[in-house]
Amino acid sequence: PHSSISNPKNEQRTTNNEELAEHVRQGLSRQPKALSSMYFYDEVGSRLFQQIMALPEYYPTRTEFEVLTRHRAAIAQALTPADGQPFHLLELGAGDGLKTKILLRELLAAGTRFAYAPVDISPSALAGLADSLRAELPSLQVEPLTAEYTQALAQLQGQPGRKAVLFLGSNIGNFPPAERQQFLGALAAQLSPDDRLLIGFDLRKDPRQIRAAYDDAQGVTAAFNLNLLTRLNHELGADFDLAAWEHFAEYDPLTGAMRSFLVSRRAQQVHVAALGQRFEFAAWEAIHTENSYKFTLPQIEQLAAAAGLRVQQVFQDEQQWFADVLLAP
Ligand code: AVJ
Repeated sequence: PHSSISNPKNEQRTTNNEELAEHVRQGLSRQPKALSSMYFYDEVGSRLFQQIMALPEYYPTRTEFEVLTRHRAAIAQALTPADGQPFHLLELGAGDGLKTKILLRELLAAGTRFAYAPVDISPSALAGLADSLRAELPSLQVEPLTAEYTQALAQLQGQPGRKAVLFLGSNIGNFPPAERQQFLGALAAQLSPDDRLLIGFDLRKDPRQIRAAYDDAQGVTAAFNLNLLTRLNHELGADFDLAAWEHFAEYDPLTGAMRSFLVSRRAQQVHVAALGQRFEFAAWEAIHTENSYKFTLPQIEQLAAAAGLRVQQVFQDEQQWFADVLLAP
């Protein structure tokens, strides 16, 4: 079984801040400037993301919810080892686990023997998930782990026993193409022949619908993106003037790249105390803060094949907006 990383909160905060500072130093020194969407998910960011998932424009969550609801019996069966041996259900980027609970309930109802190991970068989201699971599914064995994907992969290395890995929500869309392929290859390398992988992919659709999902009328997504700067102000002693920045989101239907930016409304300098450094921004210069790639089914086939994985089943919603793809080594 997986052992959880024991990591006292204080220790973790220091480590993360050093990593965050180094990330910001590099990201704001390069041209074009970029920061990783990984850092969106502090406590406020995780709460804003929960609000995003409930927005009328943000279709991915409720669409994948439909996919999992429709196909829950087939998916649960496909994830369970044929010989009924107990297994670990590992979830990368579990978040609030709302969609996963459909599968957890289905597995428990079938009397399946498994432990659920949700991995997430947000300690607050993970604690909320663990609490809700204790209350709603008290018989479920839960082994939460606060970690980045790469740390979770390292944890997987040499773990005995069967595993099924969930990577839902189109979280895979955050990777640019080369890193996506590399990550899937590294994940595949940790799987044994009887292990399974279920990945959620947001599919290509009306470009206007995609763009609207990342630029909602209420401005929740804008607040989510801008919160990254607030986080840097709090955790690194930066002095970003929030009024001087705006959220901008654009979809490229040729590549499927949905990209979000923070745009500097004027020429300005920003001081980051933790780095003892100033960064210059020209008027209308952008920081690239997120990729949310959209996919085609042939592209998914190709991605899987290049990672040495077979596509076993593709589960979709009625409108074919989203696909949960079952992969095997
Ligand atoms: C959690 C990465 C799947 O890219 O759609 C939502 C995050 N960003 N709105 C996505 C997000 C802006 C989301 N993922």
